[in-house]
Amino acid sequence: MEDYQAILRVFDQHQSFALSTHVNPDGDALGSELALYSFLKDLGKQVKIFNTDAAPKNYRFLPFYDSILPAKAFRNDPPEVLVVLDAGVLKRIGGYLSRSLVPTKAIVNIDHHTAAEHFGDYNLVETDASSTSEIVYRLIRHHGTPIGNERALCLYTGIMFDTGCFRYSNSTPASHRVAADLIREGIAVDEVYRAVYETLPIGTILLLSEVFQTIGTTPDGKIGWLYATQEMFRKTGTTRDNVDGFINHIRSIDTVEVAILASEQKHGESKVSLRSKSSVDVGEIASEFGGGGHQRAAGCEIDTPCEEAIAQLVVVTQRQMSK
Ligand SMILES: [Mn+2]
Repeated sequence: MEDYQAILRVFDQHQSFALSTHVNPDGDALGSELALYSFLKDLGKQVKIFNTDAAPKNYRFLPFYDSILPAKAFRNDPPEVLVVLDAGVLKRIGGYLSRSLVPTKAIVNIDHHTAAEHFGDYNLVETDASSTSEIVYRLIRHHGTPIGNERALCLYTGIMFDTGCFRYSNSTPASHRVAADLIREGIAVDEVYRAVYETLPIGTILLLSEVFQTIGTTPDGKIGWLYATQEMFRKTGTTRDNVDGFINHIRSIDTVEVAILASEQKHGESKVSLRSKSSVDVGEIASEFGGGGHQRAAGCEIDTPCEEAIAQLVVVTQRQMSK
């Protein structure tokens, strides 16, 4: 575990940087990445961002959004330092980037996932932080550079996203204090919320009505699920990206302790999200299927159609619950 000073020294001693984050980047991945990009730029560094998956369009309001390059834009021009944000395992930045984006001097990992492997030469991993954005906030403050309105917008978006709009248990006094400080920079919290959560295309709502037909629970009601098929995506003109947040409907059922959302991939396999409301560790459940995550939010891929994948997950979850 490195301290802030050690990371800032790495920044100070090098000139060229590449930043990356996990596949299917979310609000925290993008917020922390863009804020750090801006900070390093202000220090006079050469900085490029390479992400495997494009940022969702509703994040277009974030400053520096257009600075994000696709993975294929990286062509054997290695940076001195690679900073990996919000990913506890290097391969989470995607196959091509994790193999080819090899820095000449050092890898820095900034993350808050409990399953973090500390794969960097320097690791700033704080599992009690609400988000990677919260850690980046502290890092910039430690340096003494003002946060400023643009970075505040990025970092607030990250913290808002990862705390489920300050509803999850990681909404600590510390994360609220950081948020308060960021709001003081003059950002419009209502506009951030609207941009992230209330800009749904109608296809998403139509998809929701299809997916709702698949809702099921175990007889005791403790495990609930829903799933989306390729046929539903076709019918509503949507993709797997549109199921984001659907799992919360299952999580909100009174008896449900563990919620499962499966989406059918192109070749029939399933991409699964897991949420826990109680002490059941879904990170452990996901890791049995080669996935990972936190105690309360995790994901994995299972090489079978959705209904079969859910059946397998129910068995493992029930075993976990009876421990
Ligand atoms: Mn995060």
